[in-house]
Amino acid sequence: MKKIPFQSAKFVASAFDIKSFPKMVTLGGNPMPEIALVGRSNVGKSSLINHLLKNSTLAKTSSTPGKTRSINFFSIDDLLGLIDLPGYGYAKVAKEIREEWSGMIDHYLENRATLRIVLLLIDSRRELTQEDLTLIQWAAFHQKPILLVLTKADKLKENEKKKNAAATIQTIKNLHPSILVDFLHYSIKDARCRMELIDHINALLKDYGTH
Ligand SMILES: Nc1nc2c(ncn2[C@@H]2O[C@H](COP(=O)(O)OP(=O)(O)O)[C@@H](O)[C@H]2O)c(=O)[nH]1
Ligand SMILES: [Mg+2]
Repeated sequence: MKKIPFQSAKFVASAFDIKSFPKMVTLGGNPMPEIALVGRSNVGKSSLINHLLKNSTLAKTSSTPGKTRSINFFSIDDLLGLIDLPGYGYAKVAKEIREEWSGMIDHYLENRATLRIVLLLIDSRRELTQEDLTLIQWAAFHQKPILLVLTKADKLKENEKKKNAAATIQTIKNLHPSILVDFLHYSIKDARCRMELIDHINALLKDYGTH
């Protein structure tokens, strides 16, 4: 698979239920490999998508956590699908709505054969939540590699970043010794993070591109 430069991004569709998930195909008509972004509300997911795709209107950032209820499908360079899964774990949202969201996430993760990498966003200042751990367990079960994206890294000092990341990785390794998990820090205030993430995604796609 050739390197994906992340030069052009298109919004493809929003799905509010599992029946309206779009088929993602390349210009050549092949099924697109996909990467999925997951994480709790307010972790910085919409901000990261806009930063990564260099477009401040593609994914709406919101000051109301938990507002994004749809699964949003983007296509990158007509080669790679980027799937924005609804933010989970926001306590103020009604239980039924939370269950509906997690149902959609489960369905996507369970049935999407083209899914290659799960980008799990964690606030670099925080510990893993129970929902993060459930997601990690799922990825371990399905042998999907996880790339931990530790967000809002500009809010921490270097030594704090290192310490928190090591503790998070250790927690995961203790629970799932065989899982492929890697991490990087991300800040929308640092343009270098974008290139690092793009390189990292390309490297993982090279290893896991054709399962
Ligand atoms: N300092 C800092 N703030 C960030 C960063 N990424 C996101 N934020 C802020 O975190 C809040 C939540 O971001 P948003 O992208 O809406 O989170 P989402 O709910 O996961 O989509 C917003 O106020 C963002 O401006 C970052 O890298 N650094
Ligand atoms: Mg959002």
